[in-house]
Amino acid sequence: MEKIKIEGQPLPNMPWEERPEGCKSVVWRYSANPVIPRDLLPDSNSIFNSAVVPFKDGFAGVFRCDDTNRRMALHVGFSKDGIKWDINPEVQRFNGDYAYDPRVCKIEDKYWVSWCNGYHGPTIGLAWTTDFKTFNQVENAFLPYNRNGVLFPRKIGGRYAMLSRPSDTGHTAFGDIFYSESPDMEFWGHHRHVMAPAPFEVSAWQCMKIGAGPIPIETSEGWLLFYHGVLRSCNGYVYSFGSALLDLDQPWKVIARSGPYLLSPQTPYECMGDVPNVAFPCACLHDSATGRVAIYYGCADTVTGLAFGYIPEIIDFTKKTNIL
Ligand code: BMA
Repeated sequence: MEKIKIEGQPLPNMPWEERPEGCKSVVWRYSANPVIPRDLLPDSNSIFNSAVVPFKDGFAGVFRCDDTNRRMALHVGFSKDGIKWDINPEVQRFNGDYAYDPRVCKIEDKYWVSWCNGYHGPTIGLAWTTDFKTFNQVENAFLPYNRNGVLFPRKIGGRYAMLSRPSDTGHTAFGDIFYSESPDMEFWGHHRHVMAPAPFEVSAWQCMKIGAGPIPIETSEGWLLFYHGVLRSCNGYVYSFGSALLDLDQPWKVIARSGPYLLSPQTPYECMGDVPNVAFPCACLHDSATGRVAIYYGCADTVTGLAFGYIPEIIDFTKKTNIL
């Protein structure tokens, strides 16, 4: 295989732990998981489905912290090493009835936050910041109901680009990933279908609904996308995640999509919590020099975990297990 080119800055200070001896899986968990406990804040019930990015000489993030009233809100945090986080106890306020499942995407000189924003039901909220102190909220991207809005880290064909997942007001029992474009981050259109859930007989972990996870990573093989998939079991929903490769210029065209999951809820902190059996990735950090990737994922809607892998190995896995 020719050497894969990975875009992005070198990130030698990102969190990392080598694959444990004897481990054969493509992605492995951090041995000190979870990295963020549920009660890090004085009044947090849970801290999960959260987003981090490189910032200055360390890292910044936007965290989903549900409080002990079980209200969903976003909080800003900073870290030197990406593992130990200082999260502001004050809520980062946005216009909307609630805010959850943030993603953060650096595009040129701005950090864009997208999240599930309460406006007559869930839709995609958008705001930008340069310092993680002042946030400039713009219009909601779409009509309700929509979730899992994930921006691309650069313009594609001269326009901003976003993946999203039209949904309903509740615990949506369906869901495909769509692609949309905008000239200005305000008006969104040119909507294209990207992926539907997989047939049950082919890949059951992603047979009920799917949704984009972290910001896609640009590589010479295409955009590497981690996405969650849901299986409806006799005991409720099970959230796992896998990978796909999208065409660089026309990302609604899927090049390959993994049959097996990369990670499914198996450890006690993924299987026990407020919502059992959930592994829900919202961010990753990667080092373009070594191909290392660290995936941040919500565990059982309660705590935040980290998983590691090598991008070229994940690309190889995605192609070898392709279900298309
Ligand atoms: C989804 C979202 C996520 C959550 C998941 C599992 O619909 O609400 O925030 O992690 O369900 O409960």
